Amino acid sequence: MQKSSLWLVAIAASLLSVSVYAGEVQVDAATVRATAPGQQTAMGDLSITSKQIALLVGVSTPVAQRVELHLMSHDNGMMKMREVQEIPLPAGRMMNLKQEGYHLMLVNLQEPIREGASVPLTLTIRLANKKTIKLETNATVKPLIVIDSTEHNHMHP
Ligand SMILES: [Cu+2]
Repeated sequence: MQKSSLWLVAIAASLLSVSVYAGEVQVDAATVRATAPGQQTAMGDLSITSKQIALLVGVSTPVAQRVELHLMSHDNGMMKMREVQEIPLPAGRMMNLKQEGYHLMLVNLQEPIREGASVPLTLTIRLANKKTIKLETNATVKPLIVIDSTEHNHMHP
């Protein structure tokens, strides 16, 4: 009797903290670029607003083997990119990954990503108190056409 009521308290407490912390972080406008046949990678973008300082430490999706976090930089006039382990999220400000020089890279696609489809993404975010939360969002798929010079200079193999 004692034991089961303790369990209930523990479960109630953890449910409460999950919803509280999930409410701390909001994800908006997730997109993934459609891919051409045979293309193994797809770029993605999204906006995150965190009430407190936090880190985006990982993203996963059922449509790709893994999702890398990439940072773009200029090097002698050349656009380069490298993988990073985390993306810092400032407190209380909407962080658009692409505007900040970041993007997601879906690697080893299970199948081509088609315009009009929806791609589930699971974000892993580490809060300042070291608690890790997971957030689900659905990315809309943008057309394949490259209209953006940033993307044009940043073709992935
Ligand atoms: Cu990249």
